Amino acid sequence: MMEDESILQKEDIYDSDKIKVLEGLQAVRKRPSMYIGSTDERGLHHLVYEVVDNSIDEAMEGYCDRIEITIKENGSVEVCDNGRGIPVSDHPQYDRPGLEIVMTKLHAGGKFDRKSYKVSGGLHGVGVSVVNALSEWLEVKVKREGNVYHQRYEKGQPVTDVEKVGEDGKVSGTITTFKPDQDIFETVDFEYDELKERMRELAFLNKGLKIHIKDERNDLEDSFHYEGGIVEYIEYLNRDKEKLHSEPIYFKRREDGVHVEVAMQHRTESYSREILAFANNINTKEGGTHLSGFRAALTRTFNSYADNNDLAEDLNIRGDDYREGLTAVINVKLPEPQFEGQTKTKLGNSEIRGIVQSIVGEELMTYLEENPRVAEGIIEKAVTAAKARQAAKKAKELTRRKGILDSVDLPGKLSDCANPDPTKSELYIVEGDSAGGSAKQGRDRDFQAILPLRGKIINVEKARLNKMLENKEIRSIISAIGAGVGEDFDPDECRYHKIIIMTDADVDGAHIRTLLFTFFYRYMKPLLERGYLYMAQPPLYKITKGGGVRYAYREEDKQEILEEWGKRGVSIQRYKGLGEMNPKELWETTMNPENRKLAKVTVEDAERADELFNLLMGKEVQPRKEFIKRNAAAATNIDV
Ligand code: 0RA
Repeated sequence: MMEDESILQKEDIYDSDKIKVLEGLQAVRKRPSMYIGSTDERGLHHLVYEVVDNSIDEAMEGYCDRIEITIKENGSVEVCDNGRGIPVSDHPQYDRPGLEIVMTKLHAGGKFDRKSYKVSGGLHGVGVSVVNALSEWLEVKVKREGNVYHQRYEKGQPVTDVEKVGEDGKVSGTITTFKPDQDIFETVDFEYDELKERMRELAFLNKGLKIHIKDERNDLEDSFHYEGGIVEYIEYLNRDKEKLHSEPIYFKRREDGVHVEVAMQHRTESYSREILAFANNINTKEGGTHLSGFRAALTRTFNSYADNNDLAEDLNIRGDDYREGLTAVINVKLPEPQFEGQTKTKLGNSEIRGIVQSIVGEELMTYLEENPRVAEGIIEKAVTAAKARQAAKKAKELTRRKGILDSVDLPGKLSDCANPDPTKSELYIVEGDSAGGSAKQGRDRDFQAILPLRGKIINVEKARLNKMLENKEIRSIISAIGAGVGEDFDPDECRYHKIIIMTDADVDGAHIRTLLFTFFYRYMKPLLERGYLYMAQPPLYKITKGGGVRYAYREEDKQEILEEWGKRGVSIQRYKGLGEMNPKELWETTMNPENRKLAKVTVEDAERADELFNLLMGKEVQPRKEFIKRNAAAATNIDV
């Protein structure tokens, strides 16, 4: 073998390498999903992230502080950085310019491989050559040592040499422009907002880095630059919330080549938790060892501080109690990360759990000892949460025993339907007794059940589970649906597969809708995910002419009907509430499956209601004012 090789000419070696390169690029084009996950919108945007990752690497090593991303009018994307520039000198092994090797060889390693915290094996980190292989064309410009170099590729293959095209003594950097190949991707339309949110995230995670993003198709641009890094990230996430302590807790430390950085802050009002965990700039949505290390440390440290300072009141405070209202960002950087899980967003490296746990444990304890007032505030909140949890458990057991939540024991106000098949049955939750009466008379009693609600149900965001269960209206809803509540909710037990909220088109109606959405979102979310929740759409107008009657559900419908019919001899009745309709009208317009319009309530709708709720009910005045100002234009057609 050795002798064979020694008689080969340099050109022969080059040729055999060239064949390998071609085979590599061909493999990427044949099975793109193996390299970038998918060829849909997600895969398309990954191309940009892959190119940007290379610039981020340069920034993490301290050689670059500015990255610009531009979506061009022709659908290509340009990524520009002020790093050192990709080396252009000949690669010793291949006898070709380093730039060409980086752009055409899968996982170009060796001399031109940098040793920063690369994202290997996961979604990114496949190498910019993969982007090149999947692009109709790609052009790269490198500024280095006073010169400007250029090379162009088509479907991954060089169509020019690396050529010196100019001089620029002042700056160095890399500009990559590529147009994704239409033959590969289902869509080649880049979404500005998707890219923008990722760039914001990257700017938060890499403090000091300036990222500018531009969309030349629509004249949009944004700049992100955070000297405060993830502390500013927390301030951003909590911007509309009332905080338990004014400054986020922050610490960072490096151990065994692993960087760990944490910022966290508790909110007073909200009970939800928002813990974001990142590994090498990847949002690990499926969690992993860094997150479990953080959680373990959080529970242990607070419990030990609470014990040492007699704050625990003999309660068994759980991790979940300390996480109530917590906003946290965990940012780790490690060599050779392993990404696992369905979407490859779960950190698998087992050594990270212990490292994160010990760093967070020690740093957090130091912080708590130096900031006893913050420590007491957080523990007091956790004590309240633990008490509420125990009270809720008791209340649940109590109501269970009394049979209040058993489906056999239906609420007295419910007029149930005859059909026992949930897939065929509908529950109408109706605002007010008078509308409830009309609905009872007008319905088809075979498959339609009616539950009238009296008065306003309580604010479920402010009330905890145990308080909520004391509310009669809420209890009626829970027992009518018959599938439990909260953690115990089992959507398979739902007695109706259509749950229809029927309220007036006025302020009170909107309020009750928001309350109900928030309730379902917080305590029966699977019901939303399955698409069981709907909103009835009562008409706004009844239009009578001669013997004929038409109903208008929107203002436009009214105009249309009037134009078709002419305005003479027409009487128009505006419905102010459901109560104004007689049972027959209510059936005809709003309940009869043949005529009615139902709007499905999505998780996003409910999320928005939840957010609106926090905002409108929250104690903080400024965010509320800002929200109303921001939404003033959009809200003109809302009857508030
Ligand atoms: C390999 C080695 C060096 C820099 C880079 C790659 C590099 C790659 C990209 C990709 C986008 N922007 C980039 N900037 C730099 C270091 C070369 C040296 O030692 O000067």
